[in-house]
Amino acid sequence: MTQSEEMSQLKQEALVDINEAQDEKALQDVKVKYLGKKGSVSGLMKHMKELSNEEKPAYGQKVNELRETIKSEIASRQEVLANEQLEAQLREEKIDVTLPSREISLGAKHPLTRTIEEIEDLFLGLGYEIVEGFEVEHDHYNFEALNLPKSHPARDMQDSFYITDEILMRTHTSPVQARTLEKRNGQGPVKIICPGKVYRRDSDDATHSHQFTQIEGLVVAENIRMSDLKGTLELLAKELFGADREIRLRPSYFPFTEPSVEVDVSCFKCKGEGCNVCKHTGWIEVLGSGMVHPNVLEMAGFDSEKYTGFAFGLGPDRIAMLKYGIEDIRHFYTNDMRFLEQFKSVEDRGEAEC
Ligand code: 2NL
Repeated sequence: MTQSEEMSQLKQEALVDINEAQDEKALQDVKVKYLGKKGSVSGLMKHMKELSNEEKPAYGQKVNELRETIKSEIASRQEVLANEQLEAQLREEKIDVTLPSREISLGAKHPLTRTIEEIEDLFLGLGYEIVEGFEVEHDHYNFEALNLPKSHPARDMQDSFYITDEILMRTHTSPVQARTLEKRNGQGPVKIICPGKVYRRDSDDATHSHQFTQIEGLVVAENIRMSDLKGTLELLAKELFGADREIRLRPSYFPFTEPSVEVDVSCFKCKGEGCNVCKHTGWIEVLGSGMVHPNVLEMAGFDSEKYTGFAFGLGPDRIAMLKYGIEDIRHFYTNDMRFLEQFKSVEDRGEAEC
C-alpha cells in the first residue's frame, strides 16, 4: 500500500469512527485514537525517514491537512452530539402546564379565632389597641391590682392553677390591662382590647373547660361615663348578633368595677318571643362590665378624681357556641377535623376573587 493509499484509508476509517461515536465520551476516545501523541496520524510520521528530502515537506503538509480535517470533523460531530443531547433533555423534562393541579387541602379558621378577630376588627375601627400579655402571671397582677385582696373567695387555691405561692396561670386577661395601666404612668387616654387564653381549675364538661378564652376591653380617660359603656356594648352586640339587636343592663357585682352590670342581648333566634336559646326569656346574657373601680385606677397610678373608665369582659367560647349553635365547649379544644372543617368560609376556600 502506498503512503497515499494508507493516508486515505486512515481518513476513511477516522470519518466512520467519528460518525459512529454516539456520545461525547466515545468521540473523545476517537480523538485520542487518531490525534493523540501515540495516535494513528502521528504514526504516519514514521514514514518520513523513508522519504527523500524533496518529498518530506509535501508529505508533512499532507499529514497536517489530514490532522486538520479529522479535527474539524470531530468538532462538527461534537456539535451534533451536544444538540442531540440538549433536545433529548428538553423532551424528557417537558412540563405540561395545562395539566390540572393537585388539590391543595386548605384549613379553616378556628371558630374561636373567627370570633376573636371579629371583635378585634370592630374595636380596631374604634381606635383601640390590641394588647397581649403573659399566661403565667404574678398574683399581684392577676388579683391584687384588680381589687381582689388576699381574703377574696375568687383567690381560693381550689379555683386556680397555682405554680408557686405567688405565681399562677392567669384566671382572666385583666392582668394585661393592669400592667398596661401601670406602664402609662397615670396618663390617659387608654383604649385597649386584651384577648387570650385563661385557666380555671374546673372539671371539664359540656359548658366548662379548664382552659378557655376571654376578651376584655378597657377605656380610661377624662369624662368617661356609663353611657359610653352602654353605647360601646350596644355596638358590640349588634356586630356579633345582628343589627337589630338591643341590649339590657342588669346590676351585678365585680370587685374591679363599681357600679357593675351584667349585659343581656335580645335573642337573635326568636327576636324576643321566647325560645330554647334564650330559655324563654327573650334575653341572652353575654358579658359582664362596669365602671373601673377607683381602687384599680389608683393602684395603677391614675388619679381617680381626674380619670374614669369602663371595662368589660366576655367569653369568645360562649359567644361562638351561641352564634354557631355549638352544644359542647370541649369541641373547641379536641381538634376533631369533622368539627373544624364546618367553619370553612368563602375566604378560606380561596373563592373570594372568583
Ligand atoms: C365577665 C366579666 C369583666 C372586667 C372584666 C376589668 C379590668 C380592669 C379593670 C376593671 Cl383592668 N375591669 N375587667 C370588668 C368587668 C367585667 O369580666 O363576666 N367576663 C367573662
